[in-house]
Amino acid sequence: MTDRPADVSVLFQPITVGDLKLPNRIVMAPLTRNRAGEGNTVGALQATYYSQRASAGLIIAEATQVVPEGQGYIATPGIHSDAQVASWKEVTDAVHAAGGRIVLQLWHVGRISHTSLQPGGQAPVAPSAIRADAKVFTAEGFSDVSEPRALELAEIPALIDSYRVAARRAIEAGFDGVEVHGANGYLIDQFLRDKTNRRTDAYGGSIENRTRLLFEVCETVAKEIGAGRTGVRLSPLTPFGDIADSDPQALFNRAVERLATLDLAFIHVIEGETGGNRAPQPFDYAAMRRPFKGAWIVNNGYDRAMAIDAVASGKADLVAFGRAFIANPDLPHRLREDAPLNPLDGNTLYGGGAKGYTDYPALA
Ligand code: 8OZ
Repeated sequence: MTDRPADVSVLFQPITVGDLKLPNRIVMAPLTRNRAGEGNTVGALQATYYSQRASAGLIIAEATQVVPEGQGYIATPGIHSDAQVASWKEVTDAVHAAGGRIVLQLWHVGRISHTSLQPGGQAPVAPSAIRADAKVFTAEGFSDVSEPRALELAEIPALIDSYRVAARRAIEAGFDGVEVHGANGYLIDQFLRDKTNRRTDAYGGSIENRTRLLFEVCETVAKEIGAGRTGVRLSPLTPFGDIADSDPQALFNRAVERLATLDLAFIHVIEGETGGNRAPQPFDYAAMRRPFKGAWIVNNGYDRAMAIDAVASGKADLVAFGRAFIANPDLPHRLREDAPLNPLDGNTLYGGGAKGYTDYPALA
């Protein structure tokens, strides 16, 4: 027997992820595009954009705030109002009509926000009152984030319940499931890391306490809509949002060990720095994965060869692509054919309309 290089066909093996049957291993990563309209609703523009990408095995729709306080950037969509739910129905119907599957990413930014985006101009909430060295997009442009206030212990049950309600509303809006956003320095990640969580109650201090909010949110969502329709995204090494931890390996090993007891559909891991260096420090992802029996999605700068290798080696079940999916609506077809990829226009990522959103061409 000779060792032959793995074939692209590994990316086109169907797979069952929780309750979902996917035709391939290629996932569209959640991507913030800041094109929500009135009342942070979506509509025909997003229906076109997502349905153009329906050949993905799974689309993870962009980060979407579960409550008004969960917003940190201008023109990001919500899932808390009736109008938002109705507007997302147009998107999910279009994706399903095009033969695709789509889950919604449930988001609360925590301290990564600005008073101008908060209801009543109030301070953003966080595990602890520590301002991030980070910027967000507001109506005034790129602005420093505001000083947050620490959530009171008595507020946490309602916070967790807001994810339950949002998950229910996502199902009402026709989504096939949800991904809890536990990554990239937003609220849940702020609770996980010891740089941002200085609480002395049951949600701070030990790893057990810092993983509690993540666990309880996922447990509550899974109970509401089914574990087979619930996934979660984590980013153990990202510094995005001015986040850090003194022992990410121990923290994320334990986080996954706890999540494994919930039988979630998938865990989606950003390897390294979000959108950047894949290996800023050593990290044993296989050790982190070990207790988890569900589908394992990897992300961050994967190209065709890396994706084939990840799935063929068993390192991952699926690979999520972000930037490549923005510029290539027919990315699975291009990967299969080894066709060239359209380049990304960095100037149309955040905000605007159809340009740089729905006008990237598929192969002729
Ligand atoms: C880029 C710009 C704004 C938000 C993330 C939701 O990184 C985001 C995001 C990315 O998860």
